[in-house]
Amino acid sequence: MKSILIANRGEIAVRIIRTCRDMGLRSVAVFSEVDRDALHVQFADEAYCIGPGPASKSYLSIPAILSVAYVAKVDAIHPGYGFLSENAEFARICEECGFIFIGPRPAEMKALGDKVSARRIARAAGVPTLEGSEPLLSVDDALARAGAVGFPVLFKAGAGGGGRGMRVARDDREVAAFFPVVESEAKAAFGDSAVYVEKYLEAARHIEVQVVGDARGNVVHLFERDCSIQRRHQKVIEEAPAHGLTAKDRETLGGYAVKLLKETGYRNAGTLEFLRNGDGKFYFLEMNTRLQVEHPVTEAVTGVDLVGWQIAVARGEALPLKQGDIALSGHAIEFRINAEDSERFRPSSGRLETWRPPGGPGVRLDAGVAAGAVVSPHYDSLLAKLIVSGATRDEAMARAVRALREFEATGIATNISLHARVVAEEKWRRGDVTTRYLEPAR
Ligand code: MV4
Repeated sequence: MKSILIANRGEIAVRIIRTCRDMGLRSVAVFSEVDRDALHVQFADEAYCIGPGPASKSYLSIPAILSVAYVAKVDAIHPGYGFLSENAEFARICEECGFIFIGPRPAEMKALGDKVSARRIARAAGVPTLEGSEPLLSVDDALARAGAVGFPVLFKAGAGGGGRGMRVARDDREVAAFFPVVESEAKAAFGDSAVYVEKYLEAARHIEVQVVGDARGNVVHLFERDCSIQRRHQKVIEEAPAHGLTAKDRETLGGYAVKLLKETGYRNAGTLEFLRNGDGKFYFLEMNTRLQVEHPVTEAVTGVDLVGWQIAVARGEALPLKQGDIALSGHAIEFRINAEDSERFRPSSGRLETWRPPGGPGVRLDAGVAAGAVVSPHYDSLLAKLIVSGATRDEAMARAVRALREFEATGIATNISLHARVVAEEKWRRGDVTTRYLEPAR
């Protein structure tokens, strides 16, 4: 493998290009008409326009991306996250056309990407899941299954992900009222109306485990991240490791993750999401069959280049480290820097007039923009990720306060000041947060 096409944009395209350069691989970027001057285009060895601004006509266009793969004569395609990263059809076409897809094989992507199927696989592997159902057949079926699980229940779309398409129901009336709505929303959003119910845990912690498998049957985990701080199901702050877990907790979680993946012969990087209840137990929720936005906090506490590992296993190499040689060191926290008006929950767009990024000890900035960049309303609002690390959580927090103070962006609204408020809050500093932290009560 000598060259990689990066089928993405923004900070994650830049992130992947950097590892390509470190590994001596030629990087090929693709861009839409509005991204002509984007940072990922400037950083790549080559770049090709694939269509107009709307993602459906560019970053989601399989024919446009494959045409570039042929013309630029690349060996492999990295999908990043979002866009086509969890599209099994795309993975299959890449392989059929002779390009290495840097991700799981289509069969495992399908089996583990579907939430009902992933729950089944987890249960068969002896990994705990919450009380729940198969896809619901009717309102009567929904009432019966919700009753059996016990209120409150959460409706989830089988094909959904990242909290989209979820709805809490607290009694029979709500089940009857919400089921048809959730079903039609699932159909509209994911092209699949399958909806199931699961016991709703009101104030749990959202903990996820990073895993990587190679083509020789080896699977390792790289410990966990705490992603409890979300807003409207968008993660905003993530950290590694999850504070307050014992060595035994870690062994339990890692054991679950490796068992689940060995069962399926999973290859490449993936993440298993768990909830941790007040009783300290872990319950498997779903799997993300791709590299995640928050992967740098894991890199910061393990010293591993996860994109490098993805490339290594995709070209058939064994995992660089054995489980026993992967150690946790220090603490890292990631802040997602979004182009948004945080008060109104609205994305903002326009020209970034000033961009003064922070630096210094323990500070990493993965940005997709620079000063003067025009932030388009066509795409996700993530501008950059600030990752701070230190020997302890306290040291990482002190560096977070410093870095957020240094960080200045003008021209468009960002959530930098929201982050600065959170890091000053006693409750967050104590680590006393659950999934309800930034959410209005409901
Ligand atoms: C849950 C849950 C409670 N009970 N499932 C959100 C992201 C998606 N991958 C799974 N998520 C959740 N699933 C059950 N059965 C809580 C979350 C959740 C959450 C819910 C409301 C507000 C913020 C949240 C943050 C993280 C996880």
